[in-house]
Amino acid sequence: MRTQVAIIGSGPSGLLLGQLLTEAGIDNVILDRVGKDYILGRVRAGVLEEGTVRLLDRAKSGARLHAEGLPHDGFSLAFDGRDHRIDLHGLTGGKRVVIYGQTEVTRDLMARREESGAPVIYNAANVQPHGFDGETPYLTYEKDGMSHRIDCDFIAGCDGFHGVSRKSVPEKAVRSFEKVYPFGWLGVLADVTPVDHELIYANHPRGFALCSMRSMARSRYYIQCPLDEKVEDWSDDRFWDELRRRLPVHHAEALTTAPSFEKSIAPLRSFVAEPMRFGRLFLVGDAAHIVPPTGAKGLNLAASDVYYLFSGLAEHYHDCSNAGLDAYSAHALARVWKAVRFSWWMTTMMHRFPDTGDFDQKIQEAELDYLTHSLAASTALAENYVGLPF
Ligand code: FAS
Ligand code: PHB
Repeated sequence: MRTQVAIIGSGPSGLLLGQLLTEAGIDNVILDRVGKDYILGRVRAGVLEEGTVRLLDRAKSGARLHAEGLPHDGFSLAFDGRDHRIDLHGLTGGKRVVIYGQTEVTRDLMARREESGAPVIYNAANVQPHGFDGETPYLTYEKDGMSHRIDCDFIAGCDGFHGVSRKSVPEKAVRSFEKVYPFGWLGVLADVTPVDHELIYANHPRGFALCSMRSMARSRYYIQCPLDEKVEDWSDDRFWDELRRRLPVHHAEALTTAPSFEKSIAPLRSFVAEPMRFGRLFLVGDAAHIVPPTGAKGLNLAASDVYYLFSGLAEHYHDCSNAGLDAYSAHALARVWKAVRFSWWMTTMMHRFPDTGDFDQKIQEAELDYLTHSLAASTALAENYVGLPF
């Protein structure tokens, strides 16, 4: 088989890039090592920036998002037993975020892909990129007991943190930056009315908590937990009790509970690989960077990477110019690092660290006090949360 762009990974990065390329008349094939149901079974992000929504519209995959997504004009920081609302809409001149689960984004992109008839190869084993340091890159993979090859002009590594793309680059060619946080997030999904109409990020001496949602009938809650916690040690009752203890009393008393139908623990890390291009191989999304979910940036960073790479590829094929491709890594990394900084800052401000001493605790309290009483500080928070422009 031959194509113009071979995409490894059928998560949000790969599907969004594939659909934008297809809409632009650029041939592409997406491969994934697992099947659709497995991908749709992963529960991840929930907050979309306006830029991400625009890209989904451009990929003709935004109809359900506009029908079912929840536009949010603000969120609350809870500490010292009180709420402090951050007025995103007012502080950013009218910007907002949309609450719409990554699972639904992926489902919509898969549906659009099927409508377009563009190829996706699921359950492709041992996908390997080759020759990307030359002019004739190709992929090999195994399926149905046979080996296959796809010749292409470019390879997009959209295969996430544990994917093959970054690992296929000579170690000395990649510079990695990493910070692993000494805690994780225990998250549940339950079909119950959310405790508030907007998100609540809580800083509490017992640890961080987040009240989110997927709709006004489906809640998504998280509590910070030690890294050695086991999901099986957390009954629903234990989770609801701990969540109540970390929320201001009026929210704890208003909390409606129901049996959870998803419960998982995610570790938190900050990671960036530089550069994001190696000849004709481009790293996109989680294949190149990971952020702690505190700032709701992971999925949205994948979208801006896709925008920069798609623009460069369209310029290559339509205008015979490589300027966009040559600038991809620098453009993407400039936005990535600002989001990595914001996610680190918000994580550091909102969580309890095992080695937090009295001084660190007072700094956290001062940071929150300053943030919720300073127009400049809350504006800075708001402009980062709604997403820096791209
Ligand atoms: P993905 O990891 O989503 O997709 C990569 C795809 O590549 C997968 O389908 C995988 O099967 C495939 N693949 C991997 N290796 C392969 C190989 N060798 N061959 C072929 N295919 C291969 N972000 C937020 O904004 N908010 C959140 O709350 C949030 N929570 C998260 C919780 C968890 C547990 C995780 C892991 C991430 C979370 N994220 C969150 C970040 C997440 O949403 C990512 O940013 C997003 O999935 C990035 O999308 P992709 O880059 O497409 O990578
Ligand atoms: C979610 O709803 O999963 C979510 C929302 C906001 C975050 C992280 C996760 O910062």
